[in-house]
Amino acid sequence: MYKIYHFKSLTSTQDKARELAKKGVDNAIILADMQTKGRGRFQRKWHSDKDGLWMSILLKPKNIQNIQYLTFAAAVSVVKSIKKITKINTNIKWPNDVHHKGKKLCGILTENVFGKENYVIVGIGLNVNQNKFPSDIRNIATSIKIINNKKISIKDLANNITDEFLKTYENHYNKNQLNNITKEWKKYCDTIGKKISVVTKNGILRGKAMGVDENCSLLLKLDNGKIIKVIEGDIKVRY
Ligand code: BT5
Repeated sequence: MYKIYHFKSLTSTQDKARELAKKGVDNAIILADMQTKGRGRFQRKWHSDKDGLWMSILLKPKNIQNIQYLTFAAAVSVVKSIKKITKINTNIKWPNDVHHKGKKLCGILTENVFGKENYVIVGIGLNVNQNKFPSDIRNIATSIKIINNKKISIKDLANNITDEFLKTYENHYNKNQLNNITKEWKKYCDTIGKKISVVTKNGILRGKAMGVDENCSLLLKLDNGKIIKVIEGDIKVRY
């Protein structure tokens, strides 16, 4: 059973999930109508005024070795739910974006809480009913409302995404059938096979995305033919 916590405003649903984990709560879904300090990877700002879906799923998996697969599973759940509810086709950009024609609709942030017990928090931020965005992301972000000019129920989307995600979590992740998660993810990922640039801490790498390995790292074939693994970073793809 999963308990749902819904707040009008939080700093971040990830923070609330962490607070609940410290109290021993697990199997919880935390939602906020708005976040005052929403965050992305590497402590980047995540814009989360009202009209979006801001949610964290707090889990206590037996296996915390493969949590990158939970990011993949979350992205697939988002793509499928958007399709089901709005008929809009979206794609996944490695490792954690759901986009529509190159514009970012959703970002996923998977974090660990280590302690006497280990928890995982899967944060999902999805732009739903916004009509516009702050200037720093205006050219790179989009919302479902901007795409199809219709207001959508954030609650329906949240329910759908959690159902999809928890099905995959219980039937594949917890049963260690990780290949099934990758197989599904690859159906929607449009990074593989493309010429890309990867912005890493150590500079920009250019090459062709060949696939992902068993740790969900990206396999990049450099222009000199060498294949390297990219564990984290931001990629640029031309659509
Ligand atoms: C992500 O990080 O894409 C993960 C975002 C996770 C947000 C959810 S909301 C619920 C939960 N609570 C939180 O506090 N976080 C999670 P990253 O790949 O690092 O992308 C961050 C970048 O996306 C920023 O640097 C901006 O360029 C851009 N960005 C910020 N806000 C955005 C928005 N609302 N829509 C699209 N792009 C945005």
